[in-house]
Amino acid sequence: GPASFDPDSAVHCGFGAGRLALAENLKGAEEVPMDRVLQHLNGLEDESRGDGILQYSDDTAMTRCVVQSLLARAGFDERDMAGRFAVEYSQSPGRGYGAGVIQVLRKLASPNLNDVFQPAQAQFSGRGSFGNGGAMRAAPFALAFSKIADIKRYSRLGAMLTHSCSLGYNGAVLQALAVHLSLQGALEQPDEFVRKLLLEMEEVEGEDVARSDARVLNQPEFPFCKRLHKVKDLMERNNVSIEEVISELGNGIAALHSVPTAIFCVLHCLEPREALPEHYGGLERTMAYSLALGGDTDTIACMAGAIAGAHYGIDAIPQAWQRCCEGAEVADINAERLHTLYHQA
Ligand code: 8NA
Ligand code: MG
Ligand code: MG
Repeated sequence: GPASFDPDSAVHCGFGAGRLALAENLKGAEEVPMDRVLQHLNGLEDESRGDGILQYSDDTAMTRCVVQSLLARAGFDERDMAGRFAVEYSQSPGRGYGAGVIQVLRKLASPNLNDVFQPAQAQFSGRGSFGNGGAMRAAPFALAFSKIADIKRYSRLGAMLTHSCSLGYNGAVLQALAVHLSLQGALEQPDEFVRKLLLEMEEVEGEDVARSDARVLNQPEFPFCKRLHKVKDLMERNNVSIEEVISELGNGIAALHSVPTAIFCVLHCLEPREALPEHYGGLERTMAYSLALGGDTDTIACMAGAIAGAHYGIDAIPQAWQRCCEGAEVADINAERLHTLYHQA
């Protein structure tokens, strides 16, 4: 819990929780009854005693590429990272990638490509993607870099390899900042946490490109800041229904309709909640709550899990959940190595 905040296990967990491939079976629905979520999570107990392994989806596949690239290059290298995305996709194309991004991943495999940012810029008639595919893999930037300026710069560039619209890559910046602040223990003071995110995002969204992208897409200016204000309003209310969260913040595949939602899930679940089992800790509450929102569950739970993981630490993840995750051992080894890089960078 917050009182026993331990940066080492937090680094582990920031990556560890994000890899939980719990959500695949629950995807697609608008709001999933909490009973079904809890039944599914209880089932992992049996699953992990047998040899049931839950396969991870595109979120974890791409997150692993980001981690491997940051480690191999001891920092950000766009060509190396793009190459890893392309190889990963060609080896396992069936992980559930977004319908548009697969064109980018195919083009990134070409040996004749000079500018690795170009395929992303050609998406959606040149507007670029605003999907949450950049944000879903952004956590490792906060685990590899300790300075806010580096986190902002590289999470943005890392996302721009597939998402060139600011409503896509700024979602990645927001997600990486949330993991960073969580690692610093900022969730001890939830209001301050949101205030700090707003301060950073006001600067990020104040850029001319962000303003013109918002206009072109008929969004208000400072779209992520607007949503963070909604997060604050919902936090201040005692009983918020899941339908209200979905209608105010969204549960969809756009970064704008999922990153603030994931942040809200973490904040809402800092305290025990009536709808959730009493014996659940904060990390378990966060995962169950994100799954109950339905929609793009794997990605919202992945992002909420990474933020919550950075706060609660690896020991907060039930053994049974860890045992049935594909790739858990590699994640532990890489978390250790990221921790070393974090202290060097
Ligand atoms: P993406 O870049 O293909 O974007 C996802 C989708 O968003 C596109 O296919 C479009 O429909 C739409 N979109 C994005 N930008 C624009 C634009 N400028 N104009 C019009 N439409 C646009 O994929 P991604 O890498 O961002 O992935 C997003 C999500 O899709 C992830 O959650 C990923 O897991 C995947 N996915 C989601 C579901 C689901 O929630 N049901 C299922 C399978 C895959
Ligand atoms: Mg996925
Ligand atoms: Mg998804």
